[in-house]
Amino acid sequence: MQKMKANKVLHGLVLFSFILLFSCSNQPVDPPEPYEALPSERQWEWHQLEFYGFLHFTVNTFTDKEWGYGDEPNDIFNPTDYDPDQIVRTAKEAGMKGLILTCKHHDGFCLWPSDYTKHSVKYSSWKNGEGDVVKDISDACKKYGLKFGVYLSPWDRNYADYGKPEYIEYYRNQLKELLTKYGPVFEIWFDGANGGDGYYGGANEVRKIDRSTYYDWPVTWEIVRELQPKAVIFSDVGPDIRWIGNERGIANDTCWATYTPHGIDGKKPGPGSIKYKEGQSGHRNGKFWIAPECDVSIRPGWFYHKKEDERVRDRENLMDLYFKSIGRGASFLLNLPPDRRGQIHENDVASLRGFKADLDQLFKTDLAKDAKLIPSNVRGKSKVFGPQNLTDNNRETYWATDDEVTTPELVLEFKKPVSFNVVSIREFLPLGQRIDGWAIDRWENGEWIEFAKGASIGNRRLWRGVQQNTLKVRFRVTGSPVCPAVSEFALYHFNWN
Ligand code: FUL
Ligand code: CA
Repeated sequence: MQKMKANKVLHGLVLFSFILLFSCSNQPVDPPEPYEALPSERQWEWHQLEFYGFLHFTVNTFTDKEWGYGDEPNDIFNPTDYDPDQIVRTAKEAGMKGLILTCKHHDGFCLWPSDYTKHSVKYSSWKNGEGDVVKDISDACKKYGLKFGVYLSPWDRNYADYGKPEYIEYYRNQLKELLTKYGPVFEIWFDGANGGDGYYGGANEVRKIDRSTYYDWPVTWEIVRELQPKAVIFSDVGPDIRWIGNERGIANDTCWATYTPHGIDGKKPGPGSIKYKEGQSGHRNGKFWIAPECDVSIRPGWFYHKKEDERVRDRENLMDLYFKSIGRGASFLLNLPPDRRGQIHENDVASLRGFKADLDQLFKTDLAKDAKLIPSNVRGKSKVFGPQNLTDNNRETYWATDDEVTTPELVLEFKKPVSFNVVSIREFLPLGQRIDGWAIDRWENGEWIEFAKGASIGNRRLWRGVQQNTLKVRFRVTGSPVCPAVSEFALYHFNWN
C-alpha cells in the first residue's frame, strides 16, 4: 500500500515536471528566421541615432547665397565671433546624436587645410590661414559625445578640372584627408546636386557630366569602407542610407527601409540620376536595406541669411517633423546654419530648447509599463520571446510568435483607466521588416473601438491623436508574411497646446 502511494507520488512528480517543461519551457527555442533584406551591423547601429544635425557653413554664409559660384575670394570666409563649442553644445542640448558638417559645398571652398587646393581656409586671412573648421567641429563633437559626419560635395564649381577624370582623383584625395585626419566618422553624405555652370578655374562655363557614370561611385564607396568601416554612406541610391526624396523632412506615412533604386531612361541609378520620389516610401520587399533619412533645414535656406531670422521653425513645427520622420521609420537630419559670427543664432537656439523640453515631457513616462500584457501567442511559450520585452526599453529584446502565427494580438490591461495620446512601436530590425499592417483599439462600453492603424512599422512608428481613456488597449498585427518580432510597444501622454 505504502509502495503504491510512493509510486503515485513519483508518477505525479514526473507528470508535473513534464507539464512544467512544456508549459513554460526553458528549453532553448529558436528565434524566427530573418525575412528578406536585412540591415548591416553599421546600419543597425545608425538606426539608434534617429536625430542628428547638419551644419551648412561656408563662403555662402558671407555672400548671402545658397549655391556659391566658385569664384569667392578665400578671405570672404571670416566669422567674427567664431564659437565651435557653442555650435556643438546647441546640437547636444537639442538632443542630437551627431553632426554632419559641409566640409566642402558646391563652391569648392574647403573648411579644412587640404593639401590639394588653394581654395580653402589655409589661404584665407581668417586666423592667418591657421583655421580648421573640420578639426574644431569634430573635436567639439568628441567633447560633447556627439558623432561626427562629413559632407563633401561631389560637384565643385571652383576646380579647373571639374568634369575631367582628374577631378575624380582630386575628390578621392580630399575624401581620404577627411576620413583619416579627424577621427571616427559616422556618416558620409554624398549629395545628388551635380554639374552645371561655374567658375571652374576661370573658365566660367557650363559643364555637364553623366551622373550615372562620371563619379564611378562604387570605387569611392570602397575607400570609405576601407578607411571608416563603421561609417554609413548616404546618397540617393545608398548603399546604406537614402534620401527621402524631398527637402521638407517628411517621409510617407507608409515608409519601408527596403528599397530598389530605379535609374532614369534605362540608365544605371546613381546620385542625382534616379527616380528619387520613390525614396519617400521605399519599396515593400525592396532588394536592399537602404534606410530613409529626412533632411530639412530649421530655416527656409540651408545657409544662414539674416533676412530669415524671423522664419525659424518653431517647437511645434519641429515636433511635427519628428513624428513625420522618426515616427515613420526614418531618421531626422535637421540643419542648423551657423551665422556670420560662427554661432547658432539665438532664435534657432530658442526653438531648439522649446522642442527639446517638449520631447522630454512627451517621452518621460511609458504608461504601458503599468499594464498586464496578454499576448495571443508567444513563440515556443518561451520567456525569451515574451511580451515583457515590449516594455523593457531594450531594442535587442522582442516579443515574437510561433512561425505559423502571423497576425497575433496583444492586450494591455490596466488596473486604473489610462489616458494617452501617443503610441510608439518598434520592430526588431535584425530580423528584417516583417509587419505590413497593424491596428490599435481601445476598450469602450464592452467593445473594442479601433483608433489607429497603418502599414509599415520598421525602426519606429509613432502615432498621435486625440486622447484615449480606457482600461484596455489592444495592438493587432493585421498583416505579416511571417511571424512578427516587435521590440517595443509604448504609450505616452503629451499636453498639446
Ligand atoms: C542639396 C544641395 O544643393 C543644398 O545646397 C544642400 O546642401 C542640401 C542638403 O543638398 O542637394
Ligand atoms: Ca525590447
